[in-house]
Amino acid sequence: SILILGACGQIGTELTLELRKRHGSEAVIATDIRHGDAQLKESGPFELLDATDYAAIEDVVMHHEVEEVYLMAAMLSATAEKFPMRAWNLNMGSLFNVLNLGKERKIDKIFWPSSIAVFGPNTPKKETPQNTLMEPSTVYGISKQAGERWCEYYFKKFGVDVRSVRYPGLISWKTLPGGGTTDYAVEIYREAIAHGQYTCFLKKGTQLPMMYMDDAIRATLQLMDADPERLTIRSSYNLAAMSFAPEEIAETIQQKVPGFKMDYKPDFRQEIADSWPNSIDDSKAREDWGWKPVYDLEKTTEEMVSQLNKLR
Ligand code: VAH
Repeated sequence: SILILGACGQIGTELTLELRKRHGSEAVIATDIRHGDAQLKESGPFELLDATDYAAIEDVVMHHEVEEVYLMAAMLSATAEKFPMRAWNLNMGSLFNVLNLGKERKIDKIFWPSSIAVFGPNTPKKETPQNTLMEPSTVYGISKQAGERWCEYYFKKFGVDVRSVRYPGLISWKTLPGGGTTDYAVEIYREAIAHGQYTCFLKKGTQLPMMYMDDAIRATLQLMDADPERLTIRSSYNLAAMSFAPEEIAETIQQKVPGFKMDYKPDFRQEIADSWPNSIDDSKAREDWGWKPVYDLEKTTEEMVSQLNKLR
């Protein structure tokens, strides 16, 4: 079966639902440190599990005959700046747990998410290449860079089949975002529909790589299903769909929500965003495993506004 660590998170929730659709509910064990909302528990097995507890994960793996693990538990960029040591311990401790289960041949395949946060202030910002200068300046980015190095090391030294993508900022409606710097691109839709107004914590012109969640989930499963012989990257694949600045997403929302107003109040997250790329070159993912995005900004706004309106 398949084990999801961090199943209540922004990506974990949607990965769990999609994997259950594809493999049947009973085949996907959703776990998290906390109880999420009902939708996960209604759709299949759920257990409380701390991703930093090796023995506890090993028990679940043996008991449920787990072959594949998706490690979606982490502390994201903004929160990690507030609790650096807790972020490092969670992000790295959980990764070593699953990599070592792979090394012990207790599981066969691992997915671990990296992020555009792995790039730093002196990384080329336009069409950032797969291999380039990376001096991440955030706790979260440092944990992603170290994590990528360990994934490649465990693949080369111990043959662990670990696969990874560098997610851009992700936009979705099923869950609230979890303490990231790109969260403005999720909050803006909810606020626009609820109050017709949004105060953005990043300033005009802050262009960031972004992706609609359906594309991110599809990319993840496409990589996991790919023929391993075709995979030339075992650190983490660049992945891209679109890039935009706050005023551009606001513009598309104004077309759907007449009178929507946005103002700007940059906070500590501006410095984090300024250290990240404007756009990403994902040609390696396209060559190696056929990646191709579907959602651009127009389609994303169309989908987000219509789905959130249904929830009202
Ligand atoms: C964050 N959404 O903002 C996450 C992601 C690309 C950003 O890693 O921290």
